[in-house]
Amino acid sequence: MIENWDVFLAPYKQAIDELKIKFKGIRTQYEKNSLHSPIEFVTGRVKPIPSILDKAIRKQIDLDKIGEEMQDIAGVRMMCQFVEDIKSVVELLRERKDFEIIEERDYISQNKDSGYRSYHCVIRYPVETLQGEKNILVEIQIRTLSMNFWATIEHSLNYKYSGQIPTNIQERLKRAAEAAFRLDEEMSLIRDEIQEAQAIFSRKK
Ligand code: 0O2
Ligand code: 0O2
Repeated sequence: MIENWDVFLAPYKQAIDELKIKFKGIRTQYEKNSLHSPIEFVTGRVKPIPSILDKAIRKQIDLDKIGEEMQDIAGVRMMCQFVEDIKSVVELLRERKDFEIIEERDYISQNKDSGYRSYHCVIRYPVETLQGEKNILVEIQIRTLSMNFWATIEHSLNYKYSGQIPTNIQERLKRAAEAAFRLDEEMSLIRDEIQEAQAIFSRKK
């Protein structure tokens, strides 16, 4: 059992705050060098306690083991403009010395049945605490703006229908996922043009 959730979750919060600063820092460095940043924006959250409890029941995870067995108590999301940027972000993560990637899940070349697409990396990230170094698992989701739009909407529908989205809406969502996929493809085709325009625009600013 977890007696004090605030204490248990504090290092997760810390990990997210640190990673957000680090990843936003990458973006700033690209900007300062007048280069296209593969990272558009970064968000992060600690999973709310009711969601942790729900998932523990659903996946039959013993509460004493959630630190090791629930990989997304800490979650960071990185949004990209283009599908190609996702690979660059993953490469950046693989090169880093301040954490270790322990798992990668590619739901882009192999999307989920729902239509969900994203690239997931689970990292082991060391946080300094009064009791010494604590290794925290953090799930990093990397996706395009288009994938994010779809996932955000599907997530709220899932919440509304408690995971049992009516079949007709599920079908619509699958079509919307295909449209989001095509949007990414179309944007990739004119990527050079877009990036050139963005470079001119940022120089003007
Ligand atoms: P800035 O200066 O706008 O970059 P936070 O605690 O506020 O840093 P949190 O709670 O993890 O961040 O997530 P939140 O507040 O939902 O959004 C994080 C950042 O992403 C915010 O910027 C938003 O402005 C930015 N954001 C959200 N949606 C979009 C979007 O569609 N496009 C772009 N470009 N940015 C978006 P910050 O961190 O407050 O700082
Ligand atoms: P939250 O905080 O509500 O987002 P699972 O068995 O699917 O629960 P698992 O095996 O732990 O998850 O890992 P997975 O599938 O790699 O990653 C889980 C997270 O990916 C989910 O978190 C979602 O954020 C996202 N995700 C996975 N599949 C879908 C999907 O079909 N639609 C949407 N919108 N998001 C998805 P949680 O647990 O839902 O928590």
